[in-house]
Amino acid sequence: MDASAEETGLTQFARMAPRLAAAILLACAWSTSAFAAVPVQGIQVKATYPHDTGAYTEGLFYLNGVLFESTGREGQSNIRKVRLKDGAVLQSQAIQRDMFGEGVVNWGDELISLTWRDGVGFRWDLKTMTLKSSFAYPGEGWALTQDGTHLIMSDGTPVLRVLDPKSFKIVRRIKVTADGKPVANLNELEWVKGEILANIWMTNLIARIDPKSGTVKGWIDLGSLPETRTRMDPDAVLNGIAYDKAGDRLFVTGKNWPHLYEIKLTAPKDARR
Ligand SMILES: [Ca+2]
Repeated sequence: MDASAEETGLTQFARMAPRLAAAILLACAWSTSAFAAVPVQGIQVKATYPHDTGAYTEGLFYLNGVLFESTGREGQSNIRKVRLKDGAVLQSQAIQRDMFGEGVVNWGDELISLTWRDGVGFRWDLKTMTLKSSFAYPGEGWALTQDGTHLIMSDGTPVLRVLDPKSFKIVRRIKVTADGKPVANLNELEWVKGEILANIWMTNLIARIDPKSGTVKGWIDLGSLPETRTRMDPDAVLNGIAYDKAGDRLFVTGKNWPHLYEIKLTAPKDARR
């Protein structure tokens, strides 16, 4: 290992250490009643597709027969159009190299994307994927979805922002709770049949959130997927939910995962109390 490689390794360890600590804390948190009191559903895999292992997935959605994905990390961030059947990248645009790309969603003839701690969002042309404009917002940016009227944004806190798609102004906030306790680390989002689905960062869980009350109605446990069982990189977590409304197909993937899955939810087990 040369000096630069060693430095990189140390840097990586320094970066990973707080995340590992966060993962352990989260694992402890999920063993409490907040997890036990809410019904848990498992999944069945209906289809498996290739996914680019170079994609540090931060945003994912399905529109008009293709997937749109955004990726993170400084110098590696981009938004891309991806063919489902073979994971081929059909179009992509890089995000400014000093920025960390986060969630992406469509609105009208635009794509809107976030950055993590840079406080800058971008608007792109949906067809050509050329950059149209940028805008500022407060706090961190994690994920985006939309309900047909508003955008919905996560920022790592237990509060989701409901936003005007044109002005990006906050219309209202959704405080997300499970068994009365706030749920932090809400990450990639997807609006599915009147619910907000949200990956919980550093876990194998997706929350099914009632958008009106913010109550977690159920957990989806994806711990049966291969990538959640054998993970060499602690950052390579479940993150990416897309829904094909016309075909009623639900897709999930994760950061640098080799696969993207179409999944079906199984019947919920009763809450453990
Ligand atoms: Ca999504």
